[in-house]
Amino acid sequence: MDGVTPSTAAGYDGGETLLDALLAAAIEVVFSSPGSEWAPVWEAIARRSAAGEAAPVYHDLWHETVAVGMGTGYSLVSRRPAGVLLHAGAGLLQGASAIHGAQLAGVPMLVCSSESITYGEREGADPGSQWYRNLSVVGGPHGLVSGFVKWANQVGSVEVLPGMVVRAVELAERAPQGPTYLNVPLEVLLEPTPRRELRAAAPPGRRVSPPEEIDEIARMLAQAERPVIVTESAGQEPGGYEALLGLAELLGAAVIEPQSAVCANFPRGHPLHQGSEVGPFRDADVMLLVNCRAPFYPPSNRPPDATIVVLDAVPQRPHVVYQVLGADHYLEGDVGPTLAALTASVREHAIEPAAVAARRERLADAHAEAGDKLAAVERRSASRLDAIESALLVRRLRELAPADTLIVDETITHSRLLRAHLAGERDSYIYVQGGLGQGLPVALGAKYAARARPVVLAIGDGAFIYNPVIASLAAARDLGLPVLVVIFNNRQYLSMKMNHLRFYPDGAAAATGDFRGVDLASQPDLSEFAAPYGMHAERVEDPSELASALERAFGAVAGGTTSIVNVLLTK
Ligand SMILES: Cc1ncc(C[n+]2csc(CCOP(=O)(O)OP(=O)(O)O)c2C)c(N)n1
Ligand SMILES: [Mg+2]
Repeated sequence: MDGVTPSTAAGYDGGETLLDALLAAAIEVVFSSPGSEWAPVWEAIARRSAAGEAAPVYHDLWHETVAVGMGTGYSLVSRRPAGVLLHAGAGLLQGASAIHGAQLAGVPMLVCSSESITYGEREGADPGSQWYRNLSVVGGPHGLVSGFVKWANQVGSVEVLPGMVVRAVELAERAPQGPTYLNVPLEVLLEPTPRRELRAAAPPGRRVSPPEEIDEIARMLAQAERPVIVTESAGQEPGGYEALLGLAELLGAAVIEPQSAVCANFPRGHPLHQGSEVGPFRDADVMLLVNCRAPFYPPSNRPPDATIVVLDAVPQRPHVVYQVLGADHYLEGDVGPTLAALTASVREHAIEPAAVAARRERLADAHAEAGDKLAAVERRSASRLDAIESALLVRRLRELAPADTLIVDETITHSRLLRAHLAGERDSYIYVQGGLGQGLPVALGAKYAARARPVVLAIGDGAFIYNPVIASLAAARDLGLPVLVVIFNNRQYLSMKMNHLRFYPDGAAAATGDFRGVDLASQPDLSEFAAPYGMHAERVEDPSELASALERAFGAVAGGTTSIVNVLLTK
């Protein structure tokens, strides 16, 4: 896009300007949960729609978590920035948990909401008494969000609105990517202004570490006897998945996705994949941390004798309170291109082929042993005829999911098992980050960006109950986004019980069974929430019925209907 064509219509104002600025910033989709400040934007959309003029695609959602969470899922899959319009401070607070989730997920997103700066004292358009009575926030709504967005500010006038919108999106797109926020006062949106042609913002440039830095690390890796690669989110970076595979195979290096991993980074079935524990690799001599925020726990528990190389566009994440990487060297470039350059450079150095072959063999043996253990767990769960164990559910999901399925995961105690048993193909998995209650919206946003792909939301019963179910299922239906929701239902917050027992293993609650913060036994059948929407529902308790129930549900989703499968598990 060279420039954005100006409208010829009279009445150009802040609302029109915002649309043009979003287009200039290459925001193609806006997810909104409405408030009265957006009338100027709605008016501009209506006018443009009638006149056949360009505007971002705009969607009304019925809950702030749905608007923000869909933006997160959309952005994670499309790798495009998302636009989100919320209402004043109130809507911002309602959407806050999901905005925090977008920050943790590293999603480029522009969130806007509003305030009044005249409170009805100015001649002319009346902003409405609600701004005076109960919507105002001391310090402005941007003060509310500044702790969990990358950058937040007020737009002071209609003249600076386009520049601030483009800058806010450009900031959101720079590493570390994350949400930015603009408070666009209602008066700025209503302000008449002459139309100016806006230049389309240029895409971000690439950043690759300089050759001499890459060469130094390449030599170190080529000479390493026990090289280990640890990554949380290399697979989320453009070119990262393939580049990581290339480097690991060249080196015969172990690859670990720690518990803090949030996406699919490396094929699980690959002999170099060594699971999720860094602990067994404490004897590494060179450890490459790729896109890791929190690779070790406790944080300072780094392998004592390893040379640690951190590869990350911005290793020190400004939003992380306490972060210990233990780095001896940094490569601070974009992950995909820097990994690819590193691989090319390693090829220039002499690697001992016999040493690589020996490492591969040793790692393949360990991989096979771990695989046998996983298979044994699955077999044991399948032999159980009275109740469904989570391993059986995970196995059936893997077996029945069509190729190219994307799994969005908002499970807690089942997540480790789920990941370990999945194939880990490129772009096949997203872990929902931040507070519970965003899984449905994130899955819908992912489906929005990948309509041809089957999307499965794996979700705990507690997590499902936290979600804005009414508004999410309405969005699934109204926007034509069929997803398969599989509830890992243990009728409790099992994680709360496990935490309690960790602190008080021999305490009163353990002795009497009198736990707080755990019981969800009074929940209704969660699959019944499908009924008002005409969606497909299954409730499964009998292991022999699990496969057919999932098959029917996958079939319904393929036919365009969201399905909720409520699976009652042993724990
Ligand atoms: C918004 C929010 N409130 C509370 C919590 C604390 N919390 C973490 S896990 C959890 C229970 C989740 O239950 P469920 O989804 O059923 O998973 P399970 O623990 O049974 O595996 C709670 C309440 C949270 N993470 N987010
Ligand atoms: Mg539960």
